[in-house]
Amino acid sequence: MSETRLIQYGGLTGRTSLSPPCAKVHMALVYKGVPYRTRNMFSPAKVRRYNPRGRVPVLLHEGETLVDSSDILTELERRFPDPPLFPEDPKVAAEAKLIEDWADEVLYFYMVYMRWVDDEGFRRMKSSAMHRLPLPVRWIAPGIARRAAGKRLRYQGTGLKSGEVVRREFGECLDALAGRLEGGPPFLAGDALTHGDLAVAAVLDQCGLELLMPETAAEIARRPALVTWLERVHALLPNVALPGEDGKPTPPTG
Ligand SMILES: N[C@@H](CCC(=O)N[C@@H](CS)C(=O)NCC(=O)O)C(=O)O
Repeated sequence: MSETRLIQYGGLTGRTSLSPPCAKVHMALVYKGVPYRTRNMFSPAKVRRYNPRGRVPVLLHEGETLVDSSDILTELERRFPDPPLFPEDPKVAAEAKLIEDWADEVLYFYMVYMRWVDDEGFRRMKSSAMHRLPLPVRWIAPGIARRAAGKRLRYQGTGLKSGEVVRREFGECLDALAGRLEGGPPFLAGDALTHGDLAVAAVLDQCGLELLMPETAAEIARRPALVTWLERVHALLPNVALPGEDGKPTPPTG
């Protein structure tokens, strides 16, 4: 079997990632026990060598190039069905899909806004994350990344809102998630972990990074149902945002 390689935007150290869709793929690979290595990219131009869309994650697997985190997870499920991330029951499967799509297409963009558009978020990204990039990328990348994120957010719609509205709506999303979990089944779509949990956890893990997003970390911390659910997820899967002592994502504890 040829080596499996995850092409990603890197994180604070080691094999971590600051990209939720990349984190989703990390988590799925770990959960399914697929050995893999990572290759960090420093610009969309480099990413285009692997994916004409210029986006990560890209998974190089058995001679094939797979793109888009949701499509990659679907393909991993087909190739490595055990343990499953996609429920068999059609109603539960539909919920898991809706949750994944909502996390990817709604929740994710609030995080992107607070990281790149908010002045304070951008300042932290520049000083605490991007200073690790090699020179001269370190000087150029923050401004380019901010402009690209702003443009994408305006097309998507979140970028047309004020910071105040974005933070309020993000809080409402957290309330909705916490409300779903309080007194409910242990995972977002029911009794078992699904790809929906991975997609939501991938975004909330980034929002929980004290160093980069202390306000959103506090927002998560004051909702016990979310904290408990994240702990449950990370008993099975690494938190890819958070470096362990060895600089690798924190290993599963369960
Ligand atoms: N829906 C895609 C989104 C991928 C995505 O937006 N990746 C970001 C990194 S978090 C990216 O590559 N952005 C660069 C760009 O849009 O030019 C997925 O789930 O894979």
